[in-house]
Amino acid sequence: MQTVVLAAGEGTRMRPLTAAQPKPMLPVAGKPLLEHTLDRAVEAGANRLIVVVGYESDRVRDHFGSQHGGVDLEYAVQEQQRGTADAVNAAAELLTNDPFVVLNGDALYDQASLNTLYSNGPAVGSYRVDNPSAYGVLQLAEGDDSRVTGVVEKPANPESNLINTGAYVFPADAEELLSVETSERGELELTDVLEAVCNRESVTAVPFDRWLDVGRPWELLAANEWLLESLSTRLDGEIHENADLNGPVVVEEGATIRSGVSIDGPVYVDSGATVGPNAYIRGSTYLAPDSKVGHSVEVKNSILMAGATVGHLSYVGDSVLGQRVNFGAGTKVANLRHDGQPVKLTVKGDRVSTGRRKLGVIVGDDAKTGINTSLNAGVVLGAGMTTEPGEVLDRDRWEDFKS
Ligand code: TTP
Repeated sequence: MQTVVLAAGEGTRMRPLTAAQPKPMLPVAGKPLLEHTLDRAVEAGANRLIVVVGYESDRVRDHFGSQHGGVDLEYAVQEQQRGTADAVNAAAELLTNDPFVVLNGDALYDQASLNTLYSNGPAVGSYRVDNPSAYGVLQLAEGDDSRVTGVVEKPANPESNLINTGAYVFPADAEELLSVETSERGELELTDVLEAVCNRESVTAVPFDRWLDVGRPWELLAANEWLLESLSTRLDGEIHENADLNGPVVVEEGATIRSGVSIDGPVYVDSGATVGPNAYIRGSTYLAPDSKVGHSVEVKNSILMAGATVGHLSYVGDSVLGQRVNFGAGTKVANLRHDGQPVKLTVKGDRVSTGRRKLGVIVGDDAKTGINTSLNAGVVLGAGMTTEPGEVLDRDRWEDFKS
């Protein structure tokens, strides 16, 4: 089935990690988030991919080119991010007069449920949550939990705990319905298109066993954790004979594991990355191409993006380090509050609970810490920011925030 994948958004809630790259291109478990979703779409039966791009679109095009997994890949450009219906509308002229699937390029869907979605007629992926008020809640036909009649955005009194996953199978004639009115929150919403389809014909709710919307920085860690659960050991790089590797570990060709290194998987060490000597890497960690973890450094449950360096005597836990970040010797990250409460993080100017008892720091591209910097749990260091030697950073240092 032809599949439209939405990847035009700016990812403002993911700042500062999206200062220079679009959210769907952020790396998790060996490849960009979007690539995991495209892989699954192809596996589920996508025979044509149309990726809607906008913010930093060249990064998407340069990475994927014109094919993915043996399937033709085309691009539609959404000039302004005016909403998800507008994004699909940007792809309309590339669609043939057949049913089409729409997926969010920044969400992860479990493969078996996605396969089921692809084998259904007009359908929307549903997911059961404990806090439906934070999402688009599906309205269901009376006495029939499998038939959708509409979607209500963030209702105070949700009528079900089944939410919209942003995965849809639309009938061919839904193309006529893509021009919707601006919603109360000022966007052109695909849920309004879905409602119009529900008024014409029966739409099935396809339950998803697992789903993750990756909107905020700690959700990137959650995505990495999920994807590394199924890692199988593959050791193609250079590994010193006295390195100690346990659990699932990937060492890509061109990666180097030096003497005295201990790795407890799942850990993915990508091409050009170097680890050690005498470093300790714990799951679930992804070390992107050309990243470097040096002598006596411990890294746990973290993502180090391309070219990030933690050279000497440091601890990094439950953190995301952007491209080319450099941690000075002895930089330590706190990842747990003394009161054991969930760590908070700044998202679009507000401090919000991440729901995670363990969370370290989020560091934008090219930031640098001076030696012996201490970074408190939930601190954001913006792109290009620095700390002084010996500094204790217990609040955000972040000048690139735009509301
Ligand atoms: P969102 O996550 O709601 O938007 P976003 O990616 O811009 O992030 P933020 O809210 O943090 O700024 O978007 C859901 C999906 O739809 C996501 O895959 C991006 C895509 N999208 C578009 O392609 N075009 C749009 O105009 C919008 C609003 C979203």
